[in-house]
Amino acid sequence: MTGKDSIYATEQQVKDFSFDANVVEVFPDMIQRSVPGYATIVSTMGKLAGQYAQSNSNLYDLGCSLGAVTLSMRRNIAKENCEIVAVDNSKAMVERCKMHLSGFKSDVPVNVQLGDITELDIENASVVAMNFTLQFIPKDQREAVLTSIYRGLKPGGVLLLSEKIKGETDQQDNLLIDLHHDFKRHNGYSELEISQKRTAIENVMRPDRLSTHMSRLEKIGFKQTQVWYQCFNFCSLVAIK
Ligand code: GEK
Repeated sequence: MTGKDSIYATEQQVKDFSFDANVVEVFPDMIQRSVPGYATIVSTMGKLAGQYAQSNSNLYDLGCSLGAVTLSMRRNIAKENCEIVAVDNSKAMVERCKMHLSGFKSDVPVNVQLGDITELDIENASVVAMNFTLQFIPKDQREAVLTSIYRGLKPGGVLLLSEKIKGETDQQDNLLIDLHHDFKRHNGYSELEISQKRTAIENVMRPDRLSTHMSRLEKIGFKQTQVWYQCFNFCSLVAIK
């Protein structure tokens, strides 16, 4: 059973954030209270996966955590002979994800793997989902990861990419950050929790600007990219091959 996120509720020597067993325990609560529209994003990614899934292909959930997107995709796939490959490089997440998925019945096979997406071969893919994962990949490796996804996608296949983004100017960025912090306050996080989490995450998660995402995707070959969701500094897009 998972619980309420109180990881940064007490004053502490803040270490870099990692997806360890403590985070796994509270992850659903943490992500739901921290990412505006998380439930909408996950369910819509499932709908999009259902729409773009092709028969005899793979669907990937990269940085799957506890498998929320995998479950949502699995509910919506109506094509024959599809397999979902769910990958995460946190052992604690992968173990819990396997347990969690086994609680739901489905005809669509899921292969949950412990692995680093910077080293993964993407093959025969109709859908590749990255729900708030690219932001944790070192900036100088992001283009290579996206290029490998592009190559592994079938024609007509899609990348479903959600990211926390940086505002285009410092002023715009501060505006988005303030709105996001208000959202967290509204969801019960204290000033101390907000500020300690910010310290913990700043060396680990480095958001790009939306314009950086768009131009990089275009350079790689995605000619049709549509932002379908944005609230504050969180956005989600579909890029079609
Ligand atoms: C959800 N998609 O609930 N290789 C594999 N996994 C990685 C890597 C890497 N190089 N780097 C980070 N991760 C999920 C939420 S959380 C987002 C995704 C967040 C994994 C990491 O272990 C974690 O589980 C996930 O990416 C990011 O829809 O917590 O903000």
